[in-house]
Amino acid sequence: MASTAIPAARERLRVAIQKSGRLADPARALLAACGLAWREDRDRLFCHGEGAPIDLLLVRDDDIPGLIADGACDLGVVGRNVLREQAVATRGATPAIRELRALGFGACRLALAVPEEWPWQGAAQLGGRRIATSYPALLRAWLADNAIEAEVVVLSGSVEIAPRLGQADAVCDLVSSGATLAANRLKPVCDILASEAVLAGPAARFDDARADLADMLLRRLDGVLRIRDSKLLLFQASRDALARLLPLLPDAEPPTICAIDGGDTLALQSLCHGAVTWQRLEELKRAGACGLMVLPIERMLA
Ligand code: PRT
Ligand code: ZN
Repeated sequence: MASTAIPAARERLRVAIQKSGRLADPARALLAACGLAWREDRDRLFCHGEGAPIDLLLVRDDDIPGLIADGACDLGVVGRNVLREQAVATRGATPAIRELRALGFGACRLALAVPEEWPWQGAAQLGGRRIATSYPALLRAWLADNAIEAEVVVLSGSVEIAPRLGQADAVCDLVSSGATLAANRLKPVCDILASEAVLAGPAARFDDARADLADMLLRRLDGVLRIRDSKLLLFQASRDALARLLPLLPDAEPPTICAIDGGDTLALQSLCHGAVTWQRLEELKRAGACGLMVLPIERMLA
């Protein structure tokens, strides 16, 4: 009976993630770091949440925006490129879906690329050309914004090979390392969208138990994202080096400072939110720090 199915669905939150592919493992790992756990079902398309009433739906990434728009799932982890493409393609036709959080993995960019031998003089050069892409809505919007009239050739895959096959003159495709473009003798010339995995959800707030569950998940996500790249930095320095050292830590919380034996040497400890690279450590050392130690942070409750 429908009357039992509807309340059951509304008391639990359903989060869609990619079943397999680039975003599948990091999405699961991130949700697990938020304290979520699931009972794995044999078909592995639906995983019942244990502990918290938050279930997982394992699907193709392209289906996630539509599943949220249909109400078949409540939130989803998907590339911004997929979310924006479907938002532009279906503008006004489906309920609005928002990017709730950028998740810091799956980074790539949607870029225009042309044959290596083209002397690139600017976007106007694309006028009258054929551009192959799997992102026709984003490409058409970009062409319109730049007042360029070009033919959009829609391909579902193997976009990079289109110029060699004579199907197109240029491509508009996702790029991360750029190795695939280079292997196809193409060069990126213009970025259309900077992308990464995002948590997507309806623009409107849930009006039932899912609202509190979504708030809880976002709170935990914020905690996990905040400390993911954070490190505890420990070092010593003389009192007069402080004025040189502190400007080198713009992404750090104000340090805890203790005088060692009441003398001029200080022990400092600071939570750094950016990457603490070797290069930064060397800069700190040159500015007077010594005994530098970088420690990982397991968990933080602000
Ligand atoms: O089966 P399903 O439909 O779920 O998966 P899919 O094959 O559509 O997606 P998948 O797993 O390939 O990618 C999922 C998401 O990962 C994308 O929507 C992006 O948000 C993100 N992502 C990050 C990338 C890349 N980096 C990437 N490099 N998606 C695709 N690529 C492609 C790129 O187009 C190129 O062809 O990987 C190739 C290698 O890239 P280079 O530049 O490192 O050579
Ligand atoms: Zn896909």
